[in-house]
Amino acid sequence: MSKVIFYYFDIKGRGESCRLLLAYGGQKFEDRRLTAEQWPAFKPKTRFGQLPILEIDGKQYAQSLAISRYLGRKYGLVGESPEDALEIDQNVDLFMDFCLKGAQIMRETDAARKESLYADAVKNVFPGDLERLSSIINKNNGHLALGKLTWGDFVVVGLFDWLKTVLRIPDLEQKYPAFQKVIDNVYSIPKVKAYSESKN
Ligand SMILES: N[C@@H](CCC(=O)N[C@@H](CS)C(=O)NCC(=O)O)C(=O)O
Repeated sequence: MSKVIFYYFDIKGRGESCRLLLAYGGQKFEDRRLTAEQWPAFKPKTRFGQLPILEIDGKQYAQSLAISRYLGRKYGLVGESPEDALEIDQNVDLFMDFCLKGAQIMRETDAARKESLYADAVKNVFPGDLERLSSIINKNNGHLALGKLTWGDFVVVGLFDWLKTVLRIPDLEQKYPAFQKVIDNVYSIPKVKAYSESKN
């Protein structure tokens, strides 16, 4: 049996979709959560100088979406055809584009500019993107793509807490109930639920 170690920080962030997918697949893994103090010494030992890292029998793999897609393929969460896989990738990329718009604002160091960028996004960007994503999820029966569970749902759920912080909308799932459906669809899976309850 393979020895699997998952390295990330002690947050959900970009690592959580991978952790939830490993739990979904019933994969035993060491969940190593690095502290800020441990990170500088560990960073040069990682493949691209960043986390998360999935290590399988001593070999490291980086990039959270690549890892999530790989686990999705491994556990039958990529649909039936290349076009199904393309549809998942497309909607994951759309969701990530949205997240990155928020991240860009969060990274702005000039406080006044940050607030002005945020105000503009609240008016001109976030509502349209949130409506588009909600409509996609509603058309897909509470999933990101294909009308059923795919690895894309795990990406949405894994980043959701972070997204709420970035958007400054603590009740995002109430304002846009489509997201609550994705959350329910993922956390109602017994192995995922058990994992998440053991960690939070
Ligand atoms: N595209 C990469 C981005 C990884 C990334 O930005 N990792 C951050 C944490 S979320 C990190 O390792 N930061 C510490 C550093 O860069 O030193 C992924 O999705 O895995």
